[in-house]
Amino acid sequence: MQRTLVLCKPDALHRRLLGTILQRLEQKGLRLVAAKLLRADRSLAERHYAVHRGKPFYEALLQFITSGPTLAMVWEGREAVSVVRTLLGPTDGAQAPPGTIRGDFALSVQNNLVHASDSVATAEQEIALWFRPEEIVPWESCDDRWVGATPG
Ligand code: IDP
Ligand code: MG
Repeated sequence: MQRTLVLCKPDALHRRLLGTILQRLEQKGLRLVAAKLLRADRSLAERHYAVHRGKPFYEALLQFITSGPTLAMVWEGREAVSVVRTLLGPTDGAQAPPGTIRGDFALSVQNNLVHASDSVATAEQEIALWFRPEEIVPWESCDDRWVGATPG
């Protein structure tokens, strides 16, 4: 079972798309195990996007992510890291296919509504950056016990 960090960025709140985005993750069968609404400060944004430091879009990206509220979450499930990335679609909303969150609701490269960890290792680092261990609330459902009986 994997965990992944998902951020609904400020544009998701501005556009009142939280319910729609969360519905897609829930309907896929993923499990929400942590959530908080916060406005990221410059320091958190810099650490979160450290890999992009020096790129042309870096400063604008930091301004965007610190410009308003972000809903930070941890979602859990089988292959959760790649499953959530697939649900999001490619970074550029204009390239993202219909049926994906970015494909259906984003036209911008920067304002693409949602962040999700891109690997299991990144997910561990990002979850530790945004959440304290006690903020994670593990839970189990009957469905999961049944799914757990299948390979993988
Ligand atoms: P990802 O969110 O799909 O993993 P990354 O390449 O990790 O995409 O970029 C992080 C974020 O930086 C993107 O989600 C987007 O908001 C922004 N971004 C990426 N590339 C560009 C660009 O070329 N122009 C403007 N913003 C960009
Ligand atoms: Mg990324």
